Amino acid sequence: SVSAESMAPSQDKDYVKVIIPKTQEQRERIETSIENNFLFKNLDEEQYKDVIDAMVEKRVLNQEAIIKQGGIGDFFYVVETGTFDVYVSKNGVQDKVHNYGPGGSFGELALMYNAPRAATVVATSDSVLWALDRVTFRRILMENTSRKRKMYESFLEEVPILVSLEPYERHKIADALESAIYEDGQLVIKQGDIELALLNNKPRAVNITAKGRLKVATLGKKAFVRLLGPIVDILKRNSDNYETITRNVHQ
Ligand code: 1OR
Repeated sequence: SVSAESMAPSQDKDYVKVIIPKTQEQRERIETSIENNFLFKNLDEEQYKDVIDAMVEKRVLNQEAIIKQGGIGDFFYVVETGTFDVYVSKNGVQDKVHNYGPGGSFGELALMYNAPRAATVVATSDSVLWALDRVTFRRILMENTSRKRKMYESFLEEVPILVSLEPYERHKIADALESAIYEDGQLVIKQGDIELALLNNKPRAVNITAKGRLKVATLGKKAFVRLLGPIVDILKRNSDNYETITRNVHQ
């Protein structure tokens, strides 16, 4: 749907910064909660400080629905402790589609697209969240996030191993990608390297060398396992497909 509010972050400086007073101990807990979260990468010092200033601690009880599908987007959340399940209702049928633990974050979609909440998020244990208001989210975190998601969207749709993913799953991969440049002749993948062989836990099968200047999008091992772990199982079950993809990956 078209909305009056544009996706472009506001250029005017007339905003009032949100500052929720907090203790040093709370600040440290926020820093730990966001340290491995890709949405908070690449913030400059002031943006980082503004985000932490604006966050508000929220304790939720087991089984509480912190977000309800169809509701209005008010906050974006980061999990400090606890666990959450995500449900999507479609044609009267409710499916569990995802879950989150410490360091996870959710609730960005309604804020980014001015859309109703796309899913219901329910605590599956007593939990602590850090909530970031919509205005601060849009002012600081949205630009990077939407730029990255847009930049990698069409590229990721073409990657064979990723075709079976939901668009939202590709978004999460886009969040986690980092680009790297290799110069002509530089080694990208070293044969026999064990640590980085992700799909089948075997050493790298071949050397891969840049021919000309090469730009790649890289997904770190942790993010690969977290985001693609479930589809690796699917691929392994479907061994024909697995062989094909393994062959393509090694080409
Ligand atoms: P939101 O603001 O719409 C619900 O509020 C949040 O659940 C949403 O932002 C996401 O952060 C999170 N589809 C939509 N939203 C999801 C999904 C999801 N998973 C987590 N959220 N999936 C697609 C289901 C067809 C699951 C993909 C793994």
